[in-house]
Amino acid sequence: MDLPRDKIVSMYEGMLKIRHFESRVRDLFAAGEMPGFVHLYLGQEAVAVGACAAIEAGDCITSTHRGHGHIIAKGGDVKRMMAELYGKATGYNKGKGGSMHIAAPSLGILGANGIVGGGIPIATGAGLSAKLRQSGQVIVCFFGDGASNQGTFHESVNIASAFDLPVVYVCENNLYGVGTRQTNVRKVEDIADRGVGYGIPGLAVDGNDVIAVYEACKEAVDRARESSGPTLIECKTYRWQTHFEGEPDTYRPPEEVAAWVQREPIGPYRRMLIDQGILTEAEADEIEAHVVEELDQAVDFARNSPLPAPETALEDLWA
Ligand SMILES: Cc1ncc(C[n+]2csc(CCOP(=O)(O)OP(=O)(O)O)c2C)c(N)n1
Ligand SMILES: [Mg+2]
Repeated sequence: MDLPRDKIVSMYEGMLKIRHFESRVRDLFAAGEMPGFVHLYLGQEAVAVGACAAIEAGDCITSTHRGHGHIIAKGGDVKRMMAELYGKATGYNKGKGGSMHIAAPSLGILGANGIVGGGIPIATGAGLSAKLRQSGQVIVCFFGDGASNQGTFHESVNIASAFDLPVVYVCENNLYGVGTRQTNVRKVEDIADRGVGYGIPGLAVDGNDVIAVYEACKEAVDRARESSGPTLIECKTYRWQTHFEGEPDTYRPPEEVAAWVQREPIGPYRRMLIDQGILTEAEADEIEAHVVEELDQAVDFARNSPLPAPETALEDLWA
């Protein structure tokens, strides 16, 4: 691997942070501590981390209803994220957005989105803005296999291709949109093949291999940055949990879930880092312990933060 040690290690830490954040949220939501809906990213950690490792701090992302992993990977503060999930005034959206609407423009996080396919035109618009301003920014657009059937996807990718916009479209193909198996509502095997229809490169990669995701995205980001236009990258992965927390798992064969849990992204990456002498066992454990501590603090912070004051209910409604 021809990458700086810091980047290799930070990808390990990033995936662990998502894994532990989501595991906490699963348990705290089940315990009734959080309002609203949560859609967890467990199992898909390598996609967000590999893609965000390929961009710079000044670049932007758009996210989805399953957005916690994207926001952590783009540098989101887990304290403010956890507070937002608790509906507290110290959250990214002052507690008024919740899990599906976390935005942090100063970090280039242009928003999670409860509208399936809703982030895709936003990414395309941000790409047009970057091009017109000659800012040199690249936009990574995360969306699901289900969203790739929406009109917003086709219209957005067409415009981005026609105008050579600096956008990398990262489709997370986790095989399902809610309870619908995607192959029942799509004829093409690889969503990546849809790039052909827009005259842009389309590439399918193992979404559970963080280095494969990183390398595909890095090449696409370089292409975007030199004004050569967008790329479509399909990351094949799987969500471990049901579509939202609390939904019964009636539509997936248990063997399928077990097989994907078996080939999870973090353990093999940790083993590879140790085998290659990049980390010792003790160092890998220490990184994980630090992540766990940071999440303990995030939960304390969220629990002890105030709710938004009633008189602020009508603030922040318009931009
Ligand atoms: C426009 C729109 N249609 C339908 C829904 C309901 N809905 C929420 S998530 C979802 C499935 C999305 O599937 P996919 O894009 O594959 O993302 P995943 O949940 O698998 O991450 C649907 C249909 C919605 N939120 N917005
Ligand atoms: Mg899906």
